[in-house]
Amino acid sequence: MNYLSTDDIDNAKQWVDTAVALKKNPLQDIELGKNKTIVMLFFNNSLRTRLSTQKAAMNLGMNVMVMNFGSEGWQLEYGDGVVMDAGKSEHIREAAQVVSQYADVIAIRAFAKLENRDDDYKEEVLQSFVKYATVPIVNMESSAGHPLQALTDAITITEHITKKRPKVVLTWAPHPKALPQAVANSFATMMQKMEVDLVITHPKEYDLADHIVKDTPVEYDQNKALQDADFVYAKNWSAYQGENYGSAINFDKNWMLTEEKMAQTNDAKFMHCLPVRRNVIVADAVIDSSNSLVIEQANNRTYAAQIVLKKILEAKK
Ligand code: SN0
Repeated sequence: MNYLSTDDIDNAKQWVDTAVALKKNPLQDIELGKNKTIVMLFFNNSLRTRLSTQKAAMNLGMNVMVMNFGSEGWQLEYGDGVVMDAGKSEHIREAAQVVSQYADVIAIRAFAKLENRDDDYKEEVLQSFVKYATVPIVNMESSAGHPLQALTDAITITEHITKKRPKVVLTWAPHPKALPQAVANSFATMMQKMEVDLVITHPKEYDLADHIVKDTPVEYDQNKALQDADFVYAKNWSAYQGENYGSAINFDKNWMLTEEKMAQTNDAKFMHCLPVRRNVIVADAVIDSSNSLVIEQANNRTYAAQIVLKKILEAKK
């Protein structure tokens, strides 16, 4: 079993309920991972993902090895039949098989390069490990998705639900850099599995992929979208569609979430995956309010990772 995208969640409710139970009793499966090793490979920066996944593994009694592959590993070649006489030192074929010999699970973070849409959505790094490794693979944010974050967000929303079908708004927000669509993609596909009414809002230039949005309503007027929202999830992403792929073509500061905007909602909870640019994505008054769930989201990263690792370890038994 791999955990590559939210598609690998066979029963969202059961996974979320199990994670909530794990949160109450985090050490209940401390024997499950005994003498099992997770190797975590980072091609990009991390705070929450690294520490919460490590914590989850420790709660399951696993051994953990972490490597900042991007800065400390050899430059990897992914192409077949390449004459490796330039900068790349090692082929993924050897690297993935070698790491598999030390690991029972391999977890990988490899962000989008935001240069070429097809290359990013092929998820070359993640899929190459899937192809050549001989152990289960966990996605710790690939070029197209961040399914551990999305599972976390489902857990957090479930914990704070006060009505049968809450309105959940995923809103684009401005950012000085071009960021991947990964978090937004996985949040959207995860919410589609939940008993919620999801609305996506962003400036026109920021349409997400059709295979992500499916029949989710898209409202280009942020104020309209926010009406009566129960949860507001802010995230920046760069353009997906057309020739502007990967660029930050519009830095519209009016899309920042302010107290005035939140006043249009149904006293909505504020969510963000972090790290967040204060007073760019969200005003201090919103993130510091009692309706902000960002710290609890980060806490729930542990239980999202723990349910994923538990499922993988149980499938391997
Ligand atoms: C990443 C992203 O995919 O948007 C990771 C989020 C979990 N975010 C960033 O790279 C933010 C960097 C910045 O400078 O604000």
